[in-house]
Amino acid sequence: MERREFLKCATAALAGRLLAHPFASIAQENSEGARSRPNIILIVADDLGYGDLACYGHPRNRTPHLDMLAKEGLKFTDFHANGPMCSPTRAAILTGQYPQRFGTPFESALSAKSPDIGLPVDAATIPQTLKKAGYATGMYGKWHLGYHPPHMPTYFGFDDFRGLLTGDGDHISHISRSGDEDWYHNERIEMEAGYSSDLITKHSIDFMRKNKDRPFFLYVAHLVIHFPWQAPGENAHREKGKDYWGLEKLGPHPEGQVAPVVQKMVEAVDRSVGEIMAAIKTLGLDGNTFVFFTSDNGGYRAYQGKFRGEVSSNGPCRGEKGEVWEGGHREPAIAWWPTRIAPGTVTHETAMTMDLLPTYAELAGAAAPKGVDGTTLTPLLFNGKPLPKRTVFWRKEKDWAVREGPWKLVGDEENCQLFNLDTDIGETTDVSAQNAGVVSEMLASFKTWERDVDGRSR
Ligand SMILES: [Ca+2]
Repeated sequence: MERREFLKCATAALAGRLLAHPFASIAQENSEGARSRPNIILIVADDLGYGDLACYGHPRNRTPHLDMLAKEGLKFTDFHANGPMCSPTRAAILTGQYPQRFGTPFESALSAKSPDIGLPVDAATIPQTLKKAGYATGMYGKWHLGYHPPHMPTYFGFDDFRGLLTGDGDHISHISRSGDEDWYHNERIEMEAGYSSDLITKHSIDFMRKNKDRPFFLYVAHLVIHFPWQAPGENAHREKGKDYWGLEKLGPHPEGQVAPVVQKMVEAVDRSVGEIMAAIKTLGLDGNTFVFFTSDNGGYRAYQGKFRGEVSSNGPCRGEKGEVWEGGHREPAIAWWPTRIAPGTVTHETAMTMDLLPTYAELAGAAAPKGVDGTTLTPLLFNGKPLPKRTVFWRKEKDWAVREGPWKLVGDEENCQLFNLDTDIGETTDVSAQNAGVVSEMLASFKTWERDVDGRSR
């Protein structure tokens, strides 16, 4: 059966799922090219779950700045990380491609024990694309796409980088799991004192100030709320020269005492967003700056059976970080640009981190690189239009998932189950027996996708 026929079988009736868009006519008038190319700020939290923000229903975490961002912008209810781990999503963000195209190491977290692995040098990225359109490009925070030249941020189009290369440094001492210093300025170690999100925020605002008179792309890549679970103001946990590959990597707090620490980490993300938003306004950039906030994968509900219920909330979603259940990849996501995006809107359209590159390229008036898998979100953001119907995929080694409208097929090497997310966001009830045709079509789509991503060179 042709792939096109599978798509025809998609049962999603996406039209009409978006709430009314009061600014549609204004957005239409403004859509004739970017009269003035916007500044683009992408803020990505680490391991933040779908239910970790107050504006996504968390009962205790105080996130007033993110709540305000949603109130002034567009909140997604069905936005997804491309992977349930850090590296795949970060690769998809920067390249607009399925991370599986970069090989199986990109289906999970790159390990510092295999330090030669990194984002392929010929992968075309957001900063490279935007630089061609005259943008200044800065990245502050966590890279996790390679550990040495030529796999470092400055080799992929970032003019300036400060932050860590591995997946989890100590938030205070900036010592990696291997006991190494892990805080860089461009290609060199340049250790700094301060809590991770405070440093990232400071350098982000410095970059905005330096580049306020030209278009810029700022990638704010937070390490919070990833372990080690440490709150601002605590003493450092890791020391140089020691090994933290065991459970001591999680930080100094014993089971039973982690929940208030993680709450402070969530609130540190929120505080950073507040400071960046205040800087946008102080610098007079609020009319022409597009801000997008999301996370790289879902939260942990426990870790190896410990810390159960202490780490994250994935809201009503099943599963957690590392899994292809919704809890592994459905994310909070907020788009903000008051002069273009209607305030207080909510969309239920299905979107993904790989959609950011084509969106940004369009806003900058730049050509997107060849081979991008994502789709531009601009019709949705500015005109309230539904996105084109499509089928999207996740795969982490043996586990995989396919999404088409309300249907999600989740499988491994042996079995698969079908869920209707419109009525069962918690993936509780397998309806594959009643929908055998849907299953066979989605399975065929998945096989076609696998042949594509595993076989097509970039
Ligand atoms: Ca992560």
